[in-house]
Amino acid sequence: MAHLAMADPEIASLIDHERIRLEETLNLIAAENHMPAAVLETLGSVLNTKTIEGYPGKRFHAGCVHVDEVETLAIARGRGLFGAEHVNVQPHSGTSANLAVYFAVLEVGDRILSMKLAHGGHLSHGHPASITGRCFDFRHYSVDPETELIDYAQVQRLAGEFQPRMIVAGASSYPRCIDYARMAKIARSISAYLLVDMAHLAGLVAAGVIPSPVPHSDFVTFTGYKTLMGPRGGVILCRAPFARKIDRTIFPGCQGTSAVNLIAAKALIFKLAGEKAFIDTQAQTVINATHLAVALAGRGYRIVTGGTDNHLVLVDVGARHLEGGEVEKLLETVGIIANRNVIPGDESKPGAVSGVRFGTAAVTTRGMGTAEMDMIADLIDRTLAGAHDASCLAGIKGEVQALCKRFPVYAY
Ligand code: DSN
Repeated sequence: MAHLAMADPEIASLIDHERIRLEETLNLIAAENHMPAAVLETLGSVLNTKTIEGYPGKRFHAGCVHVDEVETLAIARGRGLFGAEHVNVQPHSGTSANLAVYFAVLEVGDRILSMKLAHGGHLSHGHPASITGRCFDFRHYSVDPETELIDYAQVQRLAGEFQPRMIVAGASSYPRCIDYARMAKIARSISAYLLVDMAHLAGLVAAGVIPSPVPHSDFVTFTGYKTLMGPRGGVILCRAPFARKIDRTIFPGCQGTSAVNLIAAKALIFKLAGEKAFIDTQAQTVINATHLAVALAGRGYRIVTGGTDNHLVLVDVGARHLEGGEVEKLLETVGIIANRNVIPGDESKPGAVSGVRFGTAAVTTRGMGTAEMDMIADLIDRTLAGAHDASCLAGIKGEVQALCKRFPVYAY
């Protein structure tokens, strides 16, 4: 950062403060991870200079000889890693990727069936505040109120009644594996397309530690920076017959030039994802999440769905007469970073946010295991119990920092 420090000391200082914050806090945001230093190097490389439009071999600007190879490599590696027939690595984000899938095969106003946001879905799955909800006619399926698991019988019933042209499976706060084969069967029964948004799960799927949606789906979208440990930006996988429509909907349909440095970093993480260290980290991420769920349940917390199959644990703090936003703020004061989240029961209580979502990807990437998950559960519990005791919270903050120091994110 020597050049930046000279050019803009204020920004350089803010970046350094953020680096220190990451080192000294426990990152339990389920949508984040610590990426390898090689990914950061790639993002900051000269590839950022190049303007590209189109696809390898068919560009609208000269000078693409090397970046064509970068994108070709990213596509080939993505195909190999996920067993996909076609890959588009240009989406700027997960939402851009989802939009492109909708617009590739649907007309404005067409019907789509997706998971309700309050039950774990995502804004880009047709929330009224999202452009997706303004362009298409969405209806939403729910989880069973007792088990809090996807109610597949309801999905089948709604599919029959609503006759959507597409079904979306995938979520941002659903801690259980989705039965993709069942979703595909439902979609086939009404001749609808199946899109799976595996943004949260891409790293776990790449490592083979949870089932892949790819064999069951027409389209799969994901982002690079969550469990996958790579750069920001999205990716679309699809069956071969949709390749041209997807590519043309991304460019020139809804994006202009795409970010070559992001594409190169996607290629890099697709390579690293085949290595043992990555696979071991993903397996440990799931083990750690299961352990954290058990450790919190053992301290009296109600875990939504009773546990987890993936990297995230959704805790019903409302059951302890706490509010998700207050818990988020309180935990941040001691250096435990997580986020408030609506949970299924919140729908009947307007404005209520009774959940807190914990993800184990980032703490696992920095080397923590089950012993540390016990410590984290204990730190969370003592923080909530000591909410009004400043000296207790100061002590916990010191313990969080000591734990973080044992597991540096980056060794400089
Ligand atoms: N989808 C949002 C989340 O899960 O937090 C951001 O990636």
